[in-house]
Amino acid sequence: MKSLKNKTVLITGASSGIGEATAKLFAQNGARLILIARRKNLLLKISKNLKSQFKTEIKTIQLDIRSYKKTASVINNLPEEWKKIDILVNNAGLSRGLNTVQNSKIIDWEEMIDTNIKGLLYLTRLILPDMIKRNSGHIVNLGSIAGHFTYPAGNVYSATKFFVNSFTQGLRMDLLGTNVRATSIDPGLVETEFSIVRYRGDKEKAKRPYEGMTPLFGKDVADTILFAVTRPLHVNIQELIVMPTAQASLWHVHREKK
Ligand code: NDP
Ligand code: 8X3
Repeated sequence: MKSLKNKTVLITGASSGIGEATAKLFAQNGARLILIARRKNLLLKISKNLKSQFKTEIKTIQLDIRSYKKTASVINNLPEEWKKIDILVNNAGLSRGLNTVQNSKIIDWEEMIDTNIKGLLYLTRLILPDMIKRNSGHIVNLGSIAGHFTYPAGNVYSATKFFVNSFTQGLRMDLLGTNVRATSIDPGLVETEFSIVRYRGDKEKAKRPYEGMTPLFGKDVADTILFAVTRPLHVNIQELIVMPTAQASLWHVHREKK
């Protein structure tokens, strides 16, 4: 098992859910962290807690990854001691609404495409060349079970996750001959802020996907990310689907009656 001790790990979307849980688990395992999200207060709170719990170095960056200009400026101007990124976790992502194509809002599509696809591409393109130069590094992309199958009204969100899947496959091919690894982690239902964001703050509606069943939690997905990045160098976990035991597919969820 490879150690994370003193490795520098950049996590996007670290202010909640899977990203926050990954930050905690990686800090616990001795990694130095660069945490990115838009909500600065949350990042600062998380960073303070992790620093005091695990005595690790953490740099927080308030950034909207939809802007290439801002993202490039942040990555290209990292202080010397933070420039060498060993692991990039492309986790920031979201779904907006659950509407048929004919009823969807263009602005919702743009937000999903700009974050889940373009933001992931920007970070990857900015960080990868240095990994290749050092012949060392790992890129972990958050896909989804929705990137393997789609569902009614899942249209664009699902398509962004199909993109993540296909992009990760292509990335692996382009990295052949180097020691840089790439992984897609593809979870089923995870209870985070995901549904609250999807339903724009409607907490009642957001609870429904998880009713009567035990979903995954951020920590469960963080565990799989940790597994992928700590394999020996000759092992590349290319794609990993992780589901709640009570969920067998997008359409098969066992719910206990109240
Ligand atoms: P959360 O809503 O809890 O977390 C999403 C994170 O992304 C937040 O930290 C948010 O921070 C950040 N983010 C969103 N937009 C931007 C942006 N433009 N710039 C920077 N950061 C941004 O959801 P999850 O933890 O569940 O989601 C994490 C990833 O996992 C996503 O890619 C999602 O698609 C994927 N996933 C989730 C599943 C689920 O059931 N929850 C299942 C399968 C995959 P802030 O708002 O502060 O910017
Ligand atoms: C998130 C899981 O089923 O809501 O990727 O699309 S789902």
